[in-house]
Amino acid sequence: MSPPKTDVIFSSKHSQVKDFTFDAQVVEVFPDMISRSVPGYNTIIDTIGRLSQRFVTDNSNVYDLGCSLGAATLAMRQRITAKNCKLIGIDNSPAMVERCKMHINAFKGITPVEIIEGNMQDLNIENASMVVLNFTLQFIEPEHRQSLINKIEQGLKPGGLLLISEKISDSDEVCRDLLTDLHHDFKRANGYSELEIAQKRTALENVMRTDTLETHKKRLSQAGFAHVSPWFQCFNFFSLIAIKA
Ligand code: GEK
Repeated sequence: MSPPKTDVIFSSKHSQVKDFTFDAQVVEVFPDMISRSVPGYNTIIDTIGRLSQRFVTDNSNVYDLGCSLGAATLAMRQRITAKNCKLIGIDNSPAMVERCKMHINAFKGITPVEIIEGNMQDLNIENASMVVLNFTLQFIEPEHRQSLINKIEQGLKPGGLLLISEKISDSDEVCRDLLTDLHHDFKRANGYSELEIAQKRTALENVMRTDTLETHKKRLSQAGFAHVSPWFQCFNFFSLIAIKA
């Protein structure tokens, strides 16, 4: 496997900034891009692994929806102690799926892993003890988010866990602007230039639509989740746990 490359996708001026896609160019730099852009990414991946140790039960399925290169899948596979489980990762980017399969195969583990190329909205979720949506719900059309969360709730076993991490827009305008500035400072500190920050922002404008924390909580409770709590926040990046009764 070739070593991860530095993200320089938006470092030179683009005459026209196109909508962001998870293509081969992005796959090439993805580990660098996500760790320099998402505050707390490594902590969240590590905690997903720890939660899998607690929540994954014998004879159940575990889903990583929008798995990218399989970081959450691998963290869970390292920690799951339950027997006779299966990990299922899905992503609709062919380039991601191809590279993800290489990553998964490069590590040993007892729990079998299936990586599927497809839309998570078409996936059948059943007999699940844990489902992960790590920074992926924000790429689903807002009008389809409730039905996806309902489907996950229905596919979870009693006591099962859904973990959702998202970029969130604060409902208070002053706080929203401050959190956005702090996130941009984080990116500057990680070596992104003003041009890179601005062009990436434009590229994501139409493809990543963020909700407020209130919207997430309402959606989860409407789906029937009994226990919902944010467990992580850094600037405008959150991670929530939702547990089925
Ligand atoms: C991680 N979870 O490293 N169906 C399947 N996959 C999708 C869909 C869809 N409808 N829409 C988008 N994706 C990962 C990080 S990245 C987050 C997730 C980010 C996929 C898309 O192809 C991409 O790989 C992933 O969701 C989002 O823990 O880059 O900000």
